[in-house]
This record gives sequence, C-alpha cells and structure tokens, in this order.
Amino acid sequence: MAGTDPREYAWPNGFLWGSATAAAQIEGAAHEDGKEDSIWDFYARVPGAVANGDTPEVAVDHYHRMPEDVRLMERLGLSSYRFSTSWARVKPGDRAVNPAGLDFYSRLVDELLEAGILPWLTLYHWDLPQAVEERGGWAARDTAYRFRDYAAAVHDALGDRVTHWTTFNEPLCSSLIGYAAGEHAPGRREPRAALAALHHQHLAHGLATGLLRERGAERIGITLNLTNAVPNDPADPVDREAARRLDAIWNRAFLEPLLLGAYPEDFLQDVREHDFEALIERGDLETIAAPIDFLGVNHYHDDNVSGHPLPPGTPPGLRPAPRPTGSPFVGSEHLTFPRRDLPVTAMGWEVHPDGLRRLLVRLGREYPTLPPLYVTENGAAYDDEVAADGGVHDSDRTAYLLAHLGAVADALEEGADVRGYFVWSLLDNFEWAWGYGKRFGIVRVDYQTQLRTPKDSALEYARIIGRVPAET
Ligand code: GBH
Repeated sequence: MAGTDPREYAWPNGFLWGSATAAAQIEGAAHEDGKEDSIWDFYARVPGAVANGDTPEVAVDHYHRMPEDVRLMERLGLSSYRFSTSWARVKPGDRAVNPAGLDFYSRLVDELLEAGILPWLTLYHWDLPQAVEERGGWAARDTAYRFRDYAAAVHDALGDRVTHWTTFNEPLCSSLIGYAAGEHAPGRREPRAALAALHHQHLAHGLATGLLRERGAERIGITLNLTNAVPNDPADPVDREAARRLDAIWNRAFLEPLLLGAYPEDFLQDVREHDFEALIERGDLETIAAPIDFLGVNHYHDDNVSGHPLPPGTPPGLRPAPRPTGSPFVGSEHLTFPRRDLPVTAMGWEVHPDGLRRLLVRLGREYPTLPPLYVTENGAAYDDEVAADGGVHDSDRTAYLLAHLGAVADALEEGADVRGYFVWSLLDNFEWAWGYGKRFGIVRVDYQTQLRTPKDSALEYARIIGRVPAET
C-alpha cells in the first residue's frame, strides 16, 4: 500500500483518461423525438419512489446541450467518454427503430470523434423501456432476445464508428436492487424475479456479445460493480460467513458465469430455496461465457459486512437508502454493514482508496483468464457550493480522486492490467433513487440555469491528463 502520487506517476502511454455518464441521468428530453417512458421515467412518477419527487424528465438537458458538453470534455483533455444509449429512445415501446433517437447518438459519436475523444458506448445502464417491463421486464426470458434486437439496431447505426462496446452496466443493480430491494426501478420486491433478472441479463449480455462479435466489433466487454467483502470481525465465523455470502452474490455470481461459464456452487446453495437453477436452459452458460475483450470495474467503496444485526440505535451502516427498502441480498437477507472508523462521502460510503488497489490486484490473481481491466466508474458525492469567487472548491472530491488514482497506480505497480480510468461523473446528474440531491460531477450543474462550472476536481484531473503523453 504505497499511496502513489498520481501527479508524479509515470502513467503508461495510451492509458485511457475518461469520464462517465448514463443516458437516464443526464439526457432529459424524456418524451421528445419519439422517446417513450423508460422504467425510470415511469417509476419516478410513483409518489415517494425518488427523493424530493425528482424525475429524469429534464435532467441536465444533455440531449440539447450535447455539443457544449463535448467541448467541455475537450477542454478537460479527456481521451475517452463513457456514455449509454437509451433503449426507449432507440426502440420506443420496443417496436420499430426510431431514427430520430438514433440520430442523437450518431451526432454525439461524430462530435466525439471530431474532438479526438474515443466513444465508449454502454448499451444498458438501467433504463428498460416501460413497455418491455409491462411484458415481464427482466424477469421474462424473452427480454434477453429483445435486448439483442436493440443491440443490433444500435450497431446498425453506429457500428461504422464505435469500436468499444459495453453490454451492461452493473447488472447486479438492475436485477437485485430493481427487482428484490425495490430501491431502483421497477421497484419490485420479488426475490425470484430478481434472480431471473440476473440470469436473463447475463443471457442478454452473451447474446449481444455474440451478435457484436459476428459483426466484427473491435472491443466488447461488460461493466460490473465489484467490491471487497470485508468481514467486520475477521475472528468471528459469523462475519466471515457473511463476507463469503456477500462475495458470492455481489462479485462471483457475475464474474464466474462470464469468465468460467458456471455459477459458483456456494451461490447456488445460498439461493436454493428460489429454485434458481430451473431458470437456466441448456446452452445458456456457453452463450454467457462468450469471450470478452475487457472487463469494466466500477468501484466506490469496500463493504464491511457482518452476519449480526446492527445494535439498536446505531446509524444505518454503509447502505443508507432514501427510504426503507427490501434487501438486495437474495438468500442472505440478514447481512448488515457496520460502519468502520473511516471518513464517508455524502452517500455515507466509506473512503478507503487502498480498497481499489486491492480489488484490481486480486481480480488478476483469482481469475487467470481475466481480460484487461478498465476502471469504468469511481468517484464521490459531496455537497459542494459555488464560492464567492465563482469557483467550486471541492477539496474533498479532489482528495478522493487523487487518492483513488494513486491506488490505480499502486495496482499497476503490482502488475494489475489496468488500461484506463473513467471518473464518475462528468456532470452532476440524476442520482437514481436519490434524485438531484447527491452531486457526483467534476463539473457542477446549476439545475435552474443548466450552467456548467468545472469544479476544482475537474481542473486537477485535467492537469493530470495534460502531463500524460497521449497515445501515439
Ligand atoms: C453506480 O452504481 C452507477 O453505475 C451510477 O449510475 C451511479 O450514479 C453511481 O454508481 C453513483 O451511485 O442495495 O445496499 O447495495 C454504484 C453502485 C451499488 C450504488 C449499490 C447503490 C445500493 C445500495 N451502487 N448501491 S445496496
């Protein structure tokens, strides 16, 4: 644990410096040019679902301000921009392809390429068309095949210019948190539906990967949010078992079908009361294990986990939610997340940069077939304000960024094959169930005027990028 200074570190040539966003969080224009409701548009209208009654209807108006936002990326010196396409914009109601919706992404890709920024496209960042949800959503196997059709439509329009394709962003959130915890859209609390969603998203990933591969896409991968499951008391067998369970459902239930072609045995045991295996059809695991060219890793914090209830009267631990929710830990609903003595962000998430180093190093050691890694999200929410001088002096976010970039450098020194880093997020945006109350941007957005102001963290990031030789 070296704690390298990323400002001094000799970053490898060609290391990708990016920033990430997602369609539903930034675009707005929720019902323009033929776009229909996604599950997030629909869900946000359910009273009490999203904090403050916030909705993605306008968001940060990126749909109309896209050229200005690309200029901003150019000024920061980004070498790549990670964004997602909205299924409900491309194939509204999952019917015919919507040319106007595709045209937006086509113009975005052109702007990026013109600015010398590599487009890093994600097909699914949680915004299922509501019409598809009404036919069963991810709990229905058919949705995986519909996803492949949607992937084909996006590839038809952009495949001549987009080289880097990510199928899913964090399938665990869009399965377990959407269908079991009910904290995210579609807000269901049905453990078996959540497991079905998990398997069907894997299948959808495999089907889309097969299609993109057949069509000659250059690089295909997936992004997972991975964690270090840390037993609260390593000497306590109950906490060690809790850490094993969390690692199974949060990490290995995703990594292993993709990399090894099988669900972990202990995970199958943990969820056996839900008859998970009946969902798996012959050939599914081969489809899911289609080779990938990179693995995206999203990491914000470790998980200090216990098998004991939190003592009454203590704070909610590491997983505060905007309102009471069910458990996303199907089969392990008793898990708790006691706070350690560490600083936390505005999300209540621990700041422990060495966790990122450990995770990146560990993945390569545990999975010999691991493809190259990209940190596709890392960042922090803090309550920042505009200062009297007009700047946003987000020293806490800047410190978070520097420390985590240092951790990536440490991982590289230990031999982890990390090829790039994308800070979450370019802009303050719609933070899902938390609405606009949590700001992750390195660029501030004034939600009244939509004015963008780079925060100090953005300026620091730009300085780091600026001294790294660009790819030759
Ligand atoms: C990412 O998810 C998302 O990809 C991004 O869109 C989002 O804006 C960003 O992080 C910041 O939140 O059900 O107890 O696990 C982050 C990982 C993990 C955060 C699950 C929310 C829910 C609490 N997510 N967590 S729990």
